[in-house]
Amino acid sequence: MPLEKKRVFSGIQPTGNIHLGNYLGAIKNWVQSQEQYENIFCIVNAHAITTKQDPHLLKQMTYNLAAMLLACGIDPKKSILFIQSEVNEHACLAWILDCFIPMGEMSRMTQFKDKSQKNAHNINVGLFNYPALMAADILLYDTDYVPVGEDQQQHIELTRNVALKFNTEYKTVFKLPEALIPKQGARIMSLSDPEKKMSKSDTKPHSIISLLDSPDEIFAKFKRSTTDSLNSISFNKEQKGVYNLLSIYQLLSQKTKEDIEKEFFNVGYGELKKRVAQVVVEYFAPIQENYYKLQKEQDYLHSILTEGANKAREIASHRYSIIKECVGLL
Ligand code: ATP
Ligand code: LTN
Repeated sequence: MPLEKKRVFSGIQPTGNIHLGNYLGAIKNWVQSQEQYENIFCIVNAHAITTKQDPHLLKQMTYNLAAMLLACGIDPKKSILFIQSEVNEHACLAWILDCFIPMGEMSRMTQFKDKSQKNAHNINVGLFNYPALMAADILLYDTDYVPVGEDQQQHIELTRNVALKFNTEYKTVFKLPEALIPKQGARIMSLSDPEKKMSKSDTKPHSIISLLDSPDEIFAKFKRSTTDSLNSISFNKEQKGVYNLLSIYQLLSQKTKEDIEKEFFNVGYGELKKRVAQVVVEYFAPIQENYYKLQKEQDYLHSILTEGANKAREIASHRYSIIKECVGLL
């Protein structure tokens, strides 16, 4: 008998266009390891409403994100792709987990602190409880691995802690999931401020390379990107801006660090920025083409997402009935 494949679960919010950080930190790895694992990918629209969303636009962005994930190479024959709000058990389990997560631990989440600074006018309870819903997403599916960018590590720790607490108090119902964080690309930095991660919610558009940016936009954004005054091109972590550009170049060109450092020996920053931009443009051109085709096929997207939700619901409802029983809910 072949060994059973390990299960991967990951999620992404439909809060705007996918950027280079989302792609290199998460999606690229989801696509590459589809064969190796049993995969469940979730468009986490319930997480998205922790910040203000226009309802009509949120629906559109949810479908656009599905089109983008398929365009990037998520294969519905190998992976379940579904929308979080289509499976009620996520919200139900989040409530149960809320009753097991200590306030102190939840209060230490750095993403909450960052997001409440950015959304000072709307610091709601959902934003605070966000990690409980994420833990529910993961624990509902007996997940082994969670491929994410580095910023999500703390949430996965919390997920493991609540699972362990629950298992200890009742019986072992939850697997303890592990984060799969790539060695490179786990934290792609903002182009304008290489001290900060590239983020969809950044207010400066030139900080982010969207996967849908035109070649002109890509060249212009890299041209403006922040470097330093050292005029030296090597994988030196102290040179945060240059390091970020080189990492992007390496991940998309598949060249080795040594070859890249040779290639850029005696080359200026202006030329480095041009070559990075060129590799980004070439890499994303076919993905953009696929995306625009798929985006027009709303019925096809609907059928993939419905099929995905049906499969996810089957797993989730079975698991939820076991968990509910443990705590004495009818
Ligand atoms: P927001 O700004 O709305 O919080 P985001 O850009 O952080 O959005 P998410 O939808 O929250 O994006 O994240 C989706 C996935 O992309 C997660 O696995 C996350 O860790 C990863 N990710 C996000 N930003 C980066 C980044 N700059 N570098 C590497 N991975 C990232
Ligand atoms: N919190 C994540 C998105 C997310 C997620 C998940 C990731 C929601 N549920 C489950 C992995 C597994 C984020 O902000 N990037």
